Amino acid sequence: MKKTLLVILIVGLAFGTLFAAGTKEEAKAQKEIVILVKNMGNGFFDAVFKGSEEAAAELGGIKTTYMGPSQPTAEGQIEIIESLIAQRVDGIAISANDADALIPVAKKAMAAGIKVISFDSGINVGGRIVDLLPSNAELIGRQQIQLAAELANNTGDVAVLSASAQATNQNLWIDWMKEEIKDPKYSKMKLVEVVYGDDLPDKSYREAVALMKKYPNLKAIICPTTVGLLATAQAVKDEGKAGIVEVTGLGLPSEMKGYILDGTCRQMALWNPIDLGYTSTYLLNALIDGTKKGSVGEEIPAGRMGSMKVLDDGIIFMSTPYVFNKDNVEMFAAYF
Ligand code: RAM
Repeated sequence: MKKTLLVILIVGLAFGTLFAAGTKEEAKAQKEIVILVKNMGNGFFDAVFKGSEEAAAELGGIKTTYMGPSQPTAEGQIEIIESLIAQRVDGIAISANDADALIPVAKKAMAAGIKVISFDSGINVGGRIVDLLPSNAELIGRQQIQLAAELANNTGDVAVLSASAQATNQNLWIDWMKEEIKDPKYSKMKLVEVVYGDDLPDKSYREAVALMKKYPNLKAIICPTTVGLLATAQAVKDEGKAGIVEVTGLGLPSEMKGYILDGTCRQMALWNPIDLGYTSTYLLNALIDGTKKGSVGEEIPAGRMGSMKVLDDGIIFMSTPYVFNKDNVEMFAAYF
């Protein structure tokens, strides 16, 4: 009797170990990553996620999920990260609604073994391993003023309609816009106000209309946000101000095609959001595998994007923004 019990125990233990080992192997085979965006309902992030799915399919063994709060707030993202810690996902790529507010929860996630990176809109040092930027912030910011100046012949009142007031990426770019406009060649151009549409179409539209009412001599509205730019183009057209108030900024060719072709927005810039999601996924994969640590100087392979170099403070840059106008917008509109 005693012997039988022992056998059962040993067999049971062996199965138990085998079973435990089996689930651990399975967990390793399927990495779970999350693309956590500023808020849902933004075509830019839909394109980012397409890139993540593309990379996941190439790499194999990765399950990528698209998440974000309904409003672009740090609180909404913190809540989601807390739940991802409980679910023990393997990696999170975050486009942050606040550079500092997410640090404590991101640290908690990293302490739990989750690899955290930021992309698009960064988390400050301490709250992520690396920060993948679409392009150099100075370049993006200065270019926004240059695009508006060309349209407005270097004269008149210009306003900025941004995303949310805490957005890391837009705030950096706006700082560089303020630098660029100090150049004497823009002495007849005045940046009158920065307003925030929170990357919500309705709010952005209302803010654009309010700008046109408040500044009757407004010459241009610069929107360094795809959501803001689309809403502003709609508002300017609806108010009958196309050609009077120039519209430019960062926009998706697929969303802006009509306004570029009809002249409401004669030029705008952007980078490839698909590449951003694709690269983020490759970076997370290497960090989860442990083949890369994200240390300064390291080169991290990223499939068709080549290898990405980690610079000081864990920053990784992609390329330079493209400029879109009526000659090339249709070609790109098919992609993003
Ligand atoms: C919006 C978001 C995003 C930004 C683009 C340009 O979609 O604010 O963070 O990078 O615009």
